[in-house]
Amino acid sequence: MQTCWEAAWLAYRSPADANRISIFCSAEEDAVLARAKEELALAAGELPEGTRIRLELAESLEREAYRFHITAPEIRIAGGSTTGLLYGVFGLLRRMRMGASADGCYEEAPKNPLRMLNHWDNIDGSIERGYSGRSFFFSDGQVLSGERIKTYARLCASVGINGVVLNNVNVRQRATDLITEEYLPRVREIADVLASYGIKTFLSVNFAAPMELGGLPLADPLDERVEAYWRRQVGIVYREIPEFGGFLVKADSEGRPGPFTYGRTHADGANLLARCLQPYGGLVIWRCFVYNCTQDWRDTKTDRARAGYDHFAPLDGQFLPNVILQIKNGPMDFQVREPVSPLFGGMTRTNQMLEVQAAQEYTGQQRHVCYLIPMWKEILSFRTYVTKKDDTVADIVAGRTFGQKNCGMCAVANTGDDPNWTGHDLAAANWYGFGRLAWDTELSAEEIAAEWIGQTFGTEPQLRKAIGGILLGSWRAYENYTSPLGIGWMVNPSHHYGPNVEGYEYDRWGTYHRATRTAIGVERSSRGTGYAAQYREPNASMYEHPETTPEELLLFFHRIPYDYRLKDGRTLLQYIYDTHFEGVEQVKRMLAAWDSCRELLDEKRFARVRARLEEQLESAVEWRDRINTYFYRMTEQPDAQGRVIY
Ligand code: GCW
Repeated sequence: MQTCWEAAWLAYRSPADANRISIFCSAEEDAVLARAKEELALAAGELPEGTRIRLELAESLEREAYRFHITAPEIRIAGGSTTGLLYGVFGLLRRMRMGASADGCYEEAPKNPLRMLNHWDNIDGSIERGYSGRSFFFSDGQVLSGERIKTYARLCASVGINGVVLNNVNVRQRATDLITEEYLPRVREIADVLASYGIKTFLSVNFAAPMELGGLPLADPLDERVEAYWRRQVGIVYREIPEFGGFLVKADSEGRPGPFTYGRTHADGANLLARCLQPYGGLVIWRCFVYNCTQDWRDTKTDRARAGYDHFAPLDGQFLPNVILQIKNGPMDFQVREPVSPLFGGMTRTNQMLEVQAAQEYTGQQRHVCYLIPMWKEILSFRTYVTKKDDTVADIVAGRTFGQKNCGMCAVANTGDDPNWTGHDLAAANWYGFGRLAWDTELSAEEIAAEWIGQTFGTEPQLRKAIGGILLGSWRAYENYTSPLGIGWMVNPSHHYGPNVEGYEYDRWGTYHRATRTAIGVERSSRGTGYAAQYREPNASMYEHPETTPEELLLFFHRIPYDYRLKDGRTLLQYIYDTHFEGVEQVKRMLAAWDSCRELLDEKRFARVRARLEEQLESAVEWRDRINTYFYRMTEQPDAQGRVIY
């Protein structure tokens, strides 16, 4: 028997009693339709007794779209395909469980073609940047199967996720072999379960596979033997898994092999794989996370923020139609605050996918609450000015700007084999929220939070108010007590948890704040590295000057003296002190809000979250004091309000 939190937001409160409802179906049965009916039977207790449900296909709808009509006691669900029907069933259940049972007609189609999760799961069962236990796909070099994968697929499908990459982009150890006959039959078992929920399976591949597996002396993308190797291997993959989605590739990035070794470009590398996958309808998803990770901290000319654009923008138009560039939301690496990557809007003839990180690597590692939907909403609504209208990141990745079909959004997954899936119970809101937002980028962070809370904990107004308040304030709170105004980093090296102001200051990763007694920041305008000019106008001019740079990004773009006056008249230094004191107070209020829900929550879950909030408070105090003390010692300027700084 699953405990309620093991089914996360799909834990139905009433026992399954399929006899309460009747289902009539005119569509021809397939694996996905069987799942749709199974879900209705499981959730029958959530529907009024005597409900009659009709499932049918409708040619007028897009493949993944659905429409339902409620005229109690009858509900008609139409789908553009059985996958559309499955989404319709989940959509109906969501509405019913949120208490909206009124008669009416509702129609939905996904905004993004691809809505994917990237798992950084290693074949030994560990998860890179995993904060929720071990992998449920792999263990000790074996591919797993079991009930958890099915529940995972249900949860994903319920929020519209339609693609999953099973293994880490860092393809190490025997993970290179996942595309061989040794592993494919077991991968296929997972792929079948996922496919029955409308989800395509993808694998990360090692660009040097022709050498590591194929016995070739090289992996040059323009070498015929290399192409012959990939053709053969792709054929083997599709023979085993005809519905296979394609490959995700991290090449020439952080030590991974790639085309640079042979003097070739990323377009050469991606197109090689694209040619081999094309006959099967497969995709190549190629990551743009390429930069010099062996920088000398003394080198002030090289700016890591520039690297993605400098590498990829010149290749615009050279990629085959089944190649998608996967671009991290910001130019650095999933910090709590970054500008949007200038590659969005910087390319007009290339398929693009937005990559965000649900795994909270730099945002509290699922020991802190950090609801990321408000951040993702800001990124999606950023105007690139690449066209006169429909020029936001959301427009570009949905294909509205340039009419592409191979595009969308993906998130680095935050799941593992912890009973509650995400370590921190409240971190599941980021998984749920990513799916919902990728389906409908118009939904607000508030709506998504309310849906998730209602289905996970219950629809009592007190829960919505208290937990909603915790979630919606959490990103800002985290930002307040950690590194200020877009400067980023200031974390402990390697594991990235907790404060360490100079942790990356003398390292090789290109992530410096260069604080002195008088100023902090890297100048990225034309007076500095020139990064700001990678944006289109008027963004480039906006970021060029401190006065017009949005304040929350001030230290990302400019080197600023501590006595610089912000818009509200405070000095930069005072702003740093104030936000760090405020961040800790916000966490205290989050704890009080959680406590106010005690009576409405099951004891175990209440205690689990409370313990994490206590740890968050302790950690926030540590962050506040380390950061404030650092700047106090640098400047010897006391807090204007006379608060204690050590
Ligand atoms: O931020 C870095 C992470 C690495 C990760 C890399 C990437 C999978 O610290 O763990 O590797 O990003 O996105 O490739």
